Amino acid sequence: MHWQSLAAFVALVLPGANALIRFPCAQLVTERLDPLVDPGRVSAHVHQVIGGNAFNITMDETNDINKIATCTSCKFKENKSNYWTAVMYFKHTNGTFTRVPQKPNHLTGSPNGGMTVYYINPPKGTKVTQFPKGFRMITGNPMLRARKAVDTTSPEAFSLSFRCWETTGFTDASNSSPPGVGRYDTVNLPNKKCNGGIRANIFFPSCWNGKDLNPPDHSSHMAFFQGRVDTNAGIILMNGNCPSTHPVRMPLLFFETAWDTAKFNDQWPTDGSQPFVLSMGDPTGYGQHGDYVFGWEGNALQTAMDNCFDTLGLPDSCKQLTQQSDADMNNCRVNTVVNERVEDSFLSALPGCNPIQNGPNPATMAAGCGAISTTGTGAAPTQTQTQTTTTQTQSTTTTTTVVQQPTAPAGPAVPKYGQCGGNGWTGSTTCVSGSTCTKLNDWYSQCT
Ligand SMILES: *[C@@H]1O[C@H](CO)[C@@H](O)[C@H](O)[C@H]1NC(C)=O
Ligand SMILES: *[C@@H]1O[C@H](CO)[C@@H](O)[C@H](O)[C@H]1NC(C)=O
Ligand SMILES: CC(=O)N[C@H]1CO[C@H](CO)[C@@H](O)[C@@H]1O
Repeated sequence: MHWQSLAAFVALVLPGANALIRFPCAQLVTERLDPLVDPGRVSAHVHQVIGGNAFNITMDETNDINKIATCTSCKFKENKSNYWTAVMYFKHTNGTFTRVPQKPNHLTGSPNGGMTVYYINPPKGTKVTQFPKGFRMITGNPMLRARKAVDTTSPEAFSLSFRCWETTGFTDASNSSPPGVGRYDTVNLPNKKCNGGIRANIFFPSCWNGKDLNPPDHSSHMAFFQGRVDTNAGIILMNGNCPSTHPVRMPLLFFETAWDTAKFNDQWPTDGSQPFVLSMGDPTGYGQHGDYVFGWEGNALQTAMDNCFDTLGLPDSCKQLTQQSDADMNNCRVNTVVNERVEDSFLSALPGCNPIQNGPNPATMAAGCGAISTTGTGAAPTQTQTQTTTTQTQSTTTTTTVVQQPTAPAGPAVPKYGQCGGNGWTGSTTCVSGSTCTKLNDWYSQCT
């Protein structure tokens, strides 16, 4: 479809659509790492990771990701951020698992797997502040196996969902509502066959407390905006106010993951039960979650948010940013460091200690299953059998432990990326040598 007719279509289905940037990111690596929740060790379940190649088992907040990364799997070169979410598996009737391949989303070119990332301005011209260096956050809870008990009209209730596509067409009825609303979108994994595949929709909270880059729980520094969600519009078109505890409006970050589930539709179990499971052993979908490590260079994201006003968010219409080819995106990869097979074969169990737990009680960590917890650098192993003997240990990972990250100035001189000023700031305003205190907004000045 020609893009003008597409724009007309979007104007039709998304009246009053707001400015945004939207771009594809190819798969960077898929393995059991989560440098936010489990820095320095193998994490509990498999993630698909996209973004800059500074992604690592440990990502110190004071690292300048832009200096370490030499490429990104995302369309815009300035973006060295990392983004990760769970992987989907299909459970065969004989109990083995195969990874469900991801496919390019509508209007994204030909990325190899990965996700589509959106940074969205609020409607009606409200200005956003870009994330500060060192900023990280997570949304969702991998242990949930029932709908979270929040007000069903609140933005949080609309933040995580799945779309059951009936066809692959962009203008299909099953793709005509904003994400998270309409009769094709559900909070749980669809309980029926979706002939066009399944798309996951993950909205992050967009109100910051103006203080913490990455608190120990990686989430309390952020809040959803306030108000009731219009059930025809969803969050993407909402203009709620930020709560007074979290007054700084950031871009609304949104991920879409398109899964080619249709190729398994002729292999469903005869009892009709839903055979897809997320990598944390979640057949419900309620444990869907997303992680974000900010890594844009300089002011590039702010400039894009201030100048790129295409309602479709097409990369071509954001001249302030530098695009790269799909081939360059797809060529940006990092080697796996966890020596286990997570795809391209019939796995006898989900990697890590992840028995399938149907809920509704929250999932519990299984111990003593012999999951690999060691690392070694190299390309992804190709034979599951040959390396299980060498690297398995009987210790298991426990995801619930959260490692305290440095967030506040430790002494008289504020470390790089630490806070050095802002409303109510009582700490030091002197930065370590080599960095200077820069005002980002009224609430926050940072040593950069
Ligand atoms: C990843 O971290 C290891 C140490 O944990 C370091 O040796 C390596 O250089 C890092 N890689 C990148 C790309 O930062
Ligand atoms: C399990 O089922 C799949 C799909 O039918 C098949 O290809 C695979 O070989 C089977 N594996 C085992 C261990 O039976
Ligand atoms: C605007 C800008 O400086 N972009 C940089 C983005 O990153 C690439 C490397 O991947 C640099 O070459 C660009 O200069």
